[in-house]
Amino acid sequence: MLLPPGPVFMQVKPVSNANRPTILLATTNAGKAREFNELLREAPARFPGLKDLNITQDVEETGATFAENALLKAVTYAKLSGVWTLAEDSGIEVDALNGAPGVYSRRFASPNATDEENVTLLLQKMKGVSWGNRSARFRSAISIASPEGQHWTVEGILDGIVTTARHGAGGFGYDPIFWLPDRGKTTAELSMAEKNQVSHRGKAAAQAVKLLQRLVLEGVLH
Ligand code: ITT
Repeated sequence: MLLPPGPVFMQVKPVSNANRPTILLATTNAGKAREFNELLREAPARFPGLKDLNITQDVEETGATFAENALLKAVTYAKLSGVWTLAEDSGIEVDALNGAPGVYSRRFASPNATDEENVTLLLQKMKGVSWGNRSARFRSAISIASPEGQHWTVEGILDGIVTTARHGAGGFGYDPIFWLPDRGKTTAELSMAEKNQVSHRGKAAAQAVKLLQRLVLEGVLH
């Protein structure tokens, strides 16, 4: 059937979310997932979670660095799911503890420790440490992997100070005891938008978004 002539713009299909490439957001951490949902809004993809793809398997984090663990998770979940995957490994490094808990941040107090238990243990270990010696940093490594095994990794850092008590109710993990000198607040006292602007995860995610835009332009991701 012949269509009546119409304005050219009527023939341009809007790019709907369904036409975007699918990237599995492979995290079991609800706090991280909330932040990523904001941080990845400008990315040229849609990001279902593990539950959306009915994936229940956990990946053991055996790497010695955040980058190794992020890559391990991204590559394993991409193979498992058959779709492109974004995974992150993150944590806190405390100078007075020679970089601990580092890659063991989630498992600091015990293998299945809660955020509450990990924070309590860190405050305990830092008891008596002077204010000048409480420097720390959050690190985030994000890896993106294709089911065929191609992969890319980007990283972000946020410097801060470990407080002597909890302040604030936002964020997750060690946020209530991670103080930013230039804000005069812990990361648990920032709004999510404020935290995302300065955080380790925000910095790594900004690079990940640029990388995804390039991969789409080059036709690698479609
Ligand atoms: P997935 O591996 O499934 O993503 P996970 O909670 O096991 O979830 P990680 O192994 O990367 O994630 O551990 C990250 C831990 O580091 C997290 O549980 C927090 O305790 C801490 N952490 C990371 N980013 C943080 C942030 O932005 N604020 C506070 N704590 C953070």
